[in-house]
This record gives sequence, C-alpha cells and structure tokens, in this order.
Amino acid sequence: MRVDIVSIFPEYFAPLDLSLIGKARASGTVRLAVHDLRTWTHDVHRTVDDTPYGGGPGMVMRPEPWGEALDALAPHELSPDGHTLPRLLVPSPAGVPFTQAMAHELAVESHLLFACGRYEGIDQRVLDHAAGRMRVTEVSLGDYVLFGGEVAVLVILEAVTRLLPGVLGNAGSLDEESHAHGLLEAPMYTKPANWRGHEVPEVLRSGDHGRIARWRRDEALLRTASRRPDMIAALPAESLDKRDRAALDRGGFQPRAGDVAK
Ligand code: JD8
Repeated sequence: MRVDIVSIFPEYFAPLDLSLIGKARASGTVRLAVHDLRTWTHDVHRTVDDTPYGGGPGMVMRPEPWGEALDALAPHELSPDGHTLPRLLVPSPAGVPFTQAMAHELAVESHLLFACGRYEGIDQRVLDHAAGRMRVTEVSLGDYVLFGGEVAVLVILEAVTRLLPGVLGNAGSLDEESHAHGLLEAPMYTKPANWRGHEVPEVLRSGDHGRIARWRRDEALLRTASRRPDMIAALPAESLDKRDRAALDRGGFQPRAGDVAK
C-alpha cells in the first residue's frame, strides 16, 4: 500500500518509524512518504493560511498550496505503472465517523493520500476540486475538537496498517478483539494467579475451553451492555441466542423484545 501524508508539521509523523508500522515500511508492505505543505508555497514567508471570507475567528488554509500538492501526489494522468488515483482522506471534526469497518475498507486500497488541516481548516474548494477526479472522504475520530488532522492520521494509519497481511504476528487475534464482532472484548489476565490479593477468575485456569469461551462471551456481552448499549442494539437479532440473553438478563440488562433466536 502506498501512503502519502501532507502536513505543515511533517515531524509529527516520526512515530511511524517505530514498532509494527516501522516494520511494515521496512518490509515494503507500506510505502509511506510525508510531505511538508510549505514545499508548494512560493512566497518568502511560505504562507499557508489567510483570513476567512465572511469574517470570524482564526485563519483558513489557502487553496493554492494544497492544489499544487494534490496535483503532485495525485497526478492527473495515469503514471507508467498504471497507478490509479489515490483515495483522499481529510480528517475533520465535520467528517464521517472513523470506524473499524472503515479501517477494513481502507486496508484494501492501493494508495491513500492524507491531507492534514490546521487553523480553522482547509479552503473547501480544495476538497470540492479534488472530488472532481478522485474519491474524497472527510473523516472524524470522534465528537471532540483537536488542533489539527495529524493525530487523526496517526490513529487511522495504525488501525489500517495492522489489518494488512503479514503486519500482525498472529492475525488470528484480529477476530478476537473489540469491534471485530460487534462486542467489546472480555477482561484479560496473565500470571501471577494471585496479585495483591486479586485472583484470576478460576474458570480461566480450569483448562475447560468450553467454559472459558462461554465466560468470555458472557463478560463481553455484559461489558458491552454496560458501556456501549448502542452496540447491543446494533447487533443482528440472530446473533444473540438464549444463553446470551440469559447472561444479559442475569446482568440486569433487558433483552430486546421479540427477537430471541431459538
Ligand atoms: C482536522 C483543523 C482544528 C477544527 C477550529 C480547532 C478529526 N475528531 C476531530 N476533532 N477535531 C479534528 C480536527 C480538527 C482540525 C482539523 C481535524 C484541522 N482543526 C479546527 C474546527 C474548529 N479548529 C478531528 N479528525
């Protein structure tokens, strides 16, 4: 996967040399380049912002440097290796929510291009113009306000890269984790069996894999019902059987009426 990132703070992405993303880059699984937006300015002050039309607080990022950056990184004409146009991702508090489903969607793309805004954001015409020739997605991490798009790109890249073949040592764990099957994951424990008087649940030390799986399922259901009732409500009716319902009931969570799977 090819990844290009444009930002006025390229040093923000130094962490992408570390850990598994660093290994994915070293192995060539991810071909990542970070670009300084000021590369595409031509004035002595390398200006990237200006005052907002219509007034209001702060500054807006100028369209010209962005236009030239996208021209360079998403060439109008197909390159010799038949390279297709990238998918442009623009972090924004006004974007669509980033989810694990979107991470899977992005993980099959051949080229991702990230535009990191700052100040009050990027002149809207940059996105409208880009949408005329490539797929553009404004994406948000969540309902809180950041200084800019850089940390959002770090989060999105980590979520996407770990889904790429060969990046995660034990890809099997992808199926076990939160959000992989619509539930939060159960609590985890390791040695010692007793720590400061706290015991690891006996069932996990029983070796009875049937009981362990049932316990983990019940814990995942109760934790999800407690912390994320929206995820329980979003579960397909047939995905909860009688024992799941019994577990929720024992936890004091009302089963949804009428859709108990037999
Ligand atoms: C991109 C500029 C700052 C936002 C005035 C503060 C994502 N979940 C998220 N929260 N905030 C962002 C985000 C914030 C950004 C930019 C993403 C570019 N800002 C602006 C509007 C209000 N300042 C985000 N993803």
